[in-house]
Amino acid sequence: MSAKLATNDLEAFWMPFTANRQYKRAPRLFVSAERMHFTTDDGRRVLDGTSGLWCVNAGHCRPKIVEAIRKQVGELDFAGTFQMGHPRAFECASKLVNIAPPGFDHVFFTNSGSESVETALKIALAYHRAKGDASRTRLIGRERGYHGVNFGGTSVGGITNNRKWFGTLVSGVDHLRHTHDISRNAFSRGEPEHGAELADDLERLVALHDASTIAAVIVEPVACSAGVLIPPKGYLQRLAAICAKHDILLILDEVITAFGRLGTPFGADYFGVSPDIITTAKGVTNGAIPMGAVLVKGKIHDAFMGGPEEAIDLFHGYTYSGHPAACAASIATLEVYKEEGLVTRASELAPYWQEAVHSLKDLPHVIDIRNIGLIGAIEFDPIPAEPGKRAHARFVEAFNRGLLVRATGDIIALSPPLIIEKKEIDQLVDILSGVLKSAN
Ligand code: PXG
Ligand code: PLP
Repeated sequence: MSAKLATNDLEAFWMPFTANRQYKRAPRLFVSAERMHFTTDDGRRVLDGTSGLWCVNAGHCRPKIVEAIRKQVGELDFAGTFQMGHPRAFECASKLVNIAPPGFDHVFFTNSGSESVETALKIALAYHRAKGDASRTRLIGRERGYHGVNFGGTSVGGITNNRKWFGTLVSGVDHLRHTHDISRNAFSRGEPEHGAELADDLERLVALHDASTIAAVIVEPVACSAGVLIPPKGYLQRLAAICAKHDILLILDEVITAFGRLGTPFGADYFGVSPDIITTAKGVTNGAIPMGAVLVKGKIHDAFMGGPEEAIDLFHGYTYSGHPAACAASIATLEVYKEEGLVTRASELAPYWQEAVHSLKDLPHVIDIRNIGLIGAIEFDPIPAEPGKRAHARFVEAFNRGLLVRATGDIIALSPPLIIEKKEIDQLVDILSGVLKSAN
């Protein structure tokens, strides 16, 4: 175990989405991990209640994945995929297509969720143009949506702090209303009863802009980053129907919901909606190597194949699209998911998980608890004029007591690895209950 780092050694790394000065005064460091637990630099075990950052679905340092990466890097460290190829990329894409919802038969590789979103938005625009419908240029996101941090994703995203610093962003973007309504849906179990009609907000934007100008709508099946906003019953189906009616592409951003988080392979499977494009990342490699993947239906892919055979069909790609190490990690990850039934395991655990998280209902300052699949969220009434402070204090206290949770605004989000056992769910809720009782 390494000795605790001196504080001044922390200076150079400008940490993402972090209060850097506060963090560096009292750093929290992990030095190793195995299955459900991290180990801190001072040797404490911390139960991972967040799958890292929603990515380590099969638990940490799974030998099969680690070995696949080691072997691949020793054999073929890098080979590009622009006018060249290597077998792992084709194998990985085929494997992804096999677990994807029906009709998703092509994969474009990226290195993150943010890049998957940029890729999907660009494919949507280029698809309409390739079909001779170049006036469809508008992109529609949703309030409180999170689609990563690049310009396109920031623009269609709907989290004010993520947007307001960065100028006018991409033009021609509009937003649907968000679906979070505690006044009607507090303490919902699974999908909330009220709010399917909020999907009709798309008709408002169609009336305003005209459908002939709109390329695509992008939403998360469950808006996780903004605090686990679960779609009301019937909402996504209604949104999909309105998109189809107006020939607007529907992009489901499944960076978190793909690979079993809801108890089905994809969120599209869970909600029974069939989008045109699906964005993924995170769980595609179990978090072990950065990777993202955009899945598209045949009609999207084929629209690009009409030109001369020697012409490049899509002018887009990353140096590391389909990186050998990432593909090897993903192939091994998909095998682990399959061998252990992990993409459906959350559906078996969901009832137990639901009871466990809702048992925290009567603790101080709790104004809502919600759950779906193996996701939970606890919302607190904010300290007046100090938004976010209440959840942050609980996040720090939970870490001190051996549990990693994620704080966003005044919400604590929970998303443990899909290998979690019932006794570990009990332990997680027990630690959290102690935290909620003790904190102000
Ligand atoms: N889309 C969605 C729906 C996401 O959840 C991204 C895109 C961007 O992915 P990358 O790989 O570029 O970060 C995400 C990422 C949190 C948290 O605690 C959520 C994300 C990332 C980091 C923290 O809620 N989601
Ligand atoms: N910037 C420069 C100067 C580059 O040469 C490249 C790639 O060749 C990029 C950015 C894009 O990098 P990546 O393909 O890793 O996204």
